[in-house]
Formats: sequence, C-alpha cells, structure tokens
Amino acid sequence: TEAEGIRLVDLDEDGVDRAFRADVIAGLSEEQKAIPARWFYDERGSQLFEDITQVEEYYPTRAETEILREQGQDFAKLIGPSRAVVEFGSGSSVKTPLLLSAIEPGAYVPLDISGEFLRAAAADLAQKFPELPVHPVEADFTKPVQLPNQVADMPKLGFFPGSTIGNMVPRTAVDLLRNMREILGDGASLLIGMDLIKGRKMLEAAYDDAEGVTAAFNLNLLTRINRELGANIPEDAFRHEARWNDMFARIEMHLVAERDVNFTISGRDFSIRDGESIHTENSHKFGKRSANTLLLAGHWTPLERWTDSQERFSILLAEA
Ligand code: AVI
Repeated sequence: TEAEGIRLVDLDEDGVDRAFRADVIAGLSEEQKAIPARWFYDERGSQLFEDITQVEEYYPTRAETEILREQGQDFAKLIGPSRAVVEFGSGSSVKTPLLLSAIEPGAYVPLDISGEFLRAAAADLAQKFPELPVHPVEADFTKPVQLPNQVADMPKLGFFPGSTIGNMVPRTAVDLLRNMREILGDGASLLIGMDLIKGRKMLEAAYDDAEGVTAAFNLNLLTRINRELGANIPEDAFRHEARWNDMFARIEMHLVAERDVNFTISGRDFSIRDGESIHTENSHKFGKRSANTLLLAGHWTPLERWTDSQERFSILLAEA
C-alpha cells in the first residue's frame, strides 16, 4: 500500500521530510557548501536520471549493459545455478534480466528503500521470469537487514550495478560493503559495477552533456528544496558544473552561483557569494587496484573482473 511506501520517511507535522531539511541546512552552513546526492531522486530527478542514461555522452549504462550481455557464460561458470540474487536498489528493466537469464537463479530478492519502486520492479521481473520466486524487501540496506526465510538456505549473490558505490566517499563505501557482507552471509558472492578512471574530457562530458540533461538533473535539486522546504532560492542564479578531481579520482558536480544571492530555507537565512558553489555529487572512478582495495577493505575478496570492449567500465565478482 501507499502507507507502506512512505513508512521509512520521517515527516514533521507540516509534511516536511526531516532528514532532507536537516541535510540541506547543515550542508549549506558549511564552508564548502554541500548537499548529499541522495536528495536528487524525487520523481522528476528519478526521471531525469533515466534520461541521462540515454544521452550520447553518458557511457556507463551502455558499457555495463554490454558486459552483462557479453559475459553471461563466464557468470554462469563462476557463479553457478540456484543462487538467491539479492539486488541492492530496485532492479533495472534491462540489466537485471540479463544477469538472471545468464545464471539460472533460485530466487530474486530486490531490496529498496522505496516500496513504490520495489513493487514496480518486482512485478516487472515476475512477468519476465514466471517460474522464479521473487521476494521483495523494503529496507534501507545501509542498515542491518534480515533476508526472507524462503532464501535462508540458498547461497546468495549480491548484485550492485551502476557504479552507485562510486557516489559514496571511500569510508562510506567500505561501511556499505561490510554491511552487504553481513546481510548476505557466509558463502556469498558479490557482483558489483565500478566505473573506470579515464581521460578528463570524456568524464567531464559524461557529466555535462550537450543537451543539458545532467544540468537539469543537478538544478532540479534547487527546485526540490524550494518546493519541499519552503525556500526561495533563485534557481536562475546557478549554473551546473562537472569537475574532475584528480586527487580523489572523482567527478564532482557543483551548482555555481553566478551572482551574490540571499535566500531563506524553512525560515533560516543563507547567502552565497558570486562564484561560490554547492557541491552536490561525487562520482568516484576506479582502477584495477583501487577497485580491489575497496573490495578488500569492505571484507570481500576479488575473484574476477570484466570490462567492456572500450575499457570504460568494469564489473567485479568477489567472494565473502
Ligand atoms: C547513480 N550514479 C551512479 C550516477 C553516476 O554516474 O554517478 C549518477 C549521475 N550523476 C550525474 N549523472 C549520473
């Protein structure tokens, strides 16, 4: 039901998401202003992200899909049949079926914080694989999660595509990987997508496409703050910027003020100077070694690695 879908969101008496307001107010009070990237994904933000995956310059989705399409035999050989596939984040309509048809799984367990996305993804999968038991779990997978009893005795395969791990700073990524290890248990494997380090030009273009879809995605955060937090940020005073940070091997997205601005959010005053930015996202990129090191720090042992034909993206298989 709708009620189940919103149970994990803590709203105040005015219907404001408390965690959203707290993150925005704390983040805009810091020296380098910053808002966590998870707040991009309201309804319009989720749609814009879908649109990003279709633009010419944004290669990760196509590159990862190519690997899933091409390496099915390898997956089947190394992973084996009858696994309970636990997907962290609700399934994508393209990637998940490619994996499931390659490995003959015993069950599919999509795990997502949003009940609405979860039910849609589970229904879609059930239709494509009518024989496959599907057990959706509505949960925050950064916290401890109990998997359904029906899959208790099956060996697990965690699936975390998209290089979403790259949106976390390393210490948060390590915490998440360790938590996944706890959720999946002994004998589990993990199949995880990680985008690769490459030339600055190609990376910056992927996060600043000519059509302006990524710019709209970034700027939509201001629209969301204005709507949901009773704010009056002048959206036209900001421009989208994607920068490669070489020290941390990551693309950063910023909203850069093009003039001095003053505004209020939930009754509090803020000001941003001309040229100052709000840091809205990190998207870390990996080499072979940094990918392996991250997995090891997260209590996973790397076993195999695949890349697409143009060496843009990697999928790694690791074991507990
Ligand atoms: C969801 N995540 C892996 C995307 C990325 O590439 O870091 C989000 C994104 N931000 C801008 N474009 C895409």
